[in-house]
Amino acid sequence: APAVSDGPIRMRTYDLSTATPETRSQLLRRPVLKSDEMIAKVKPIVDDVRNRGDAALLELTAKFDRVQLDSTVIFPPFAPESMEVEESVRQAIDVAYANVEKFHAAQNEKTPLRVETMPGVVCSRFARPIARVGLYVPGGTAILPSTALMLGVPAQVAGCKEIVLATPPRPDGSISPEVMYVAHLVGASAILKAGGAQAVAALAYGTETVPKVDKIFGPGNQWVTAAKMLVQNDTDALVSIDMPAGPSEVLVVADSTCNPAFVAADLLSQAEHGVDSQVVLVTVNLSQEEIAAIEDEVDAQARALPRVEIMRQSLPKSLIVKTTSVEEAIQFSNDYAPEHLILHLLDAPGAVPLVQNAGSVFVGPYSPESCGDYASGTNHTLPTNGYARQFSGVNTQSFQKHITSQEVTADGLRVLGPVVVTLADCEGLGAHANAVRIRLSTLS
Ligand code: HSO
Ligand code: ZN
Repeated sequence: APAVSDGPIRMRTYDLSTATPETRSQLLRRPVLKSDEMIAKVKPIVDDVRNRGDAALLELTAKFDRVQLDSTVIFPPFAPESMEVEESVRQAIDVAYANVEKFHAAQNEKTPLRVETMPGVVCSRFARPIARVGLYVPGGTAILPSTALMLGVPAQVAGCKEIVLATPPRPDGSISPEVMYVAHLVGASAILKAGGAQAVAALAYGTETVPKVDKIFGPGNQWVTAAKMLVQNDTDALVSIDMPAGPSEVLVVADSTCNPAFVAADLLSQAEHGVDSQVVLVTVNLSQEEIAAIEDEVDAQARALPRVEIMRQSLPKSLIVKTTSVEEAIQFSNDYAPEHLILHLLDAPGAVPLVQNAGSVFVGPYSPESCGDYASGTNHTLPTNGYARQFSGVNTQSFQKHITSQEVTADGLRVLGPVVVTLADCEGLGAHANAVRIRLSTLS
């Protein structure tokens, strides 16, 4: 049996007021993702699926997931016994589905944008669904029906025509009934029983049985992420991805009004995801005793939790950063750009306007990240690794694209036309100018 260490489970502490600029930027760093190396490693797998289709997919699933399947795709209607879940779980999934559906349906634009920029010149913009989407639901150390929900619901409300859900099969070759039930709820058109780079390749290029998709969504390990990045760069695949994904993260900001047990519980809910989970506590004017109270809670709660061995590895890599004001704390958070930001502050809502970079914010002591992870309505597929600077979490628009249009009347062309002719002549593009002049000459 592996040696189990039993020492106190502690985080590292830094004082921001005395930290050098080098230390500060060190604190903002995530573990290095060797994307070039990983892309080189997944390339042979992706090429194999692309070249040999289903045969390669079945072989790779036998190799990596140790399951010999006869076929990798299930089409609806799904067998009722394949989605039989405990009644309490079914009801919980139904509530989560309703909330996520409500929030994401509200993100659909009611009416297209329409602006008359000049008299007779009307510009509009309207959304259309991405026709075929692939949703990757990771396997690994936990089954994740919640991820199926977070990807499937926005795809459904956005109006995607084909929803292909990919997830690695269990040792007996089946998919967990909870994931099957969610697939059914969101109207999945196919389930691909495969994981890793091979699943991403099948979604990107299609095989004899796997439908090709236009965009691939979902979290995954380094192999999945590298494969997504690889196929996105292949113009033959003509596929896009939601965002580059890294290990999950949380940043908790706490002042002396916080409940140390709540703060510790929030840190641990992130730390249990994986050994590479990133957990940061930013304190605002907490005394050494107050910080120690949180640390003791972390240690005590962790020991009583089922995934303590994962936390023993993720927590020592985690940080406590001491600050002396809410402004300084949020400034640090903005520089870190966390996937999840939890505010345990006297005036938590008052701090929200200061937030510039974060995937999703949890405001006040009764808003644990767990609520957003499962059932409040917001999405849990969020930018990690600092990408919250430029990426939004998955939302209804992620499953759509916007088309613009213009309609110019004869009167509109009388005013707009000369402007266009001048600019086209300026660029030396006579045919462009001509397309306007030829019309203007018919208008007196
Ligand atoms: N916190 C994870 C999502 C998740 N949590 C799924 C529980 N299940 C990444 O945002
Ligand atoms: Zn979570």
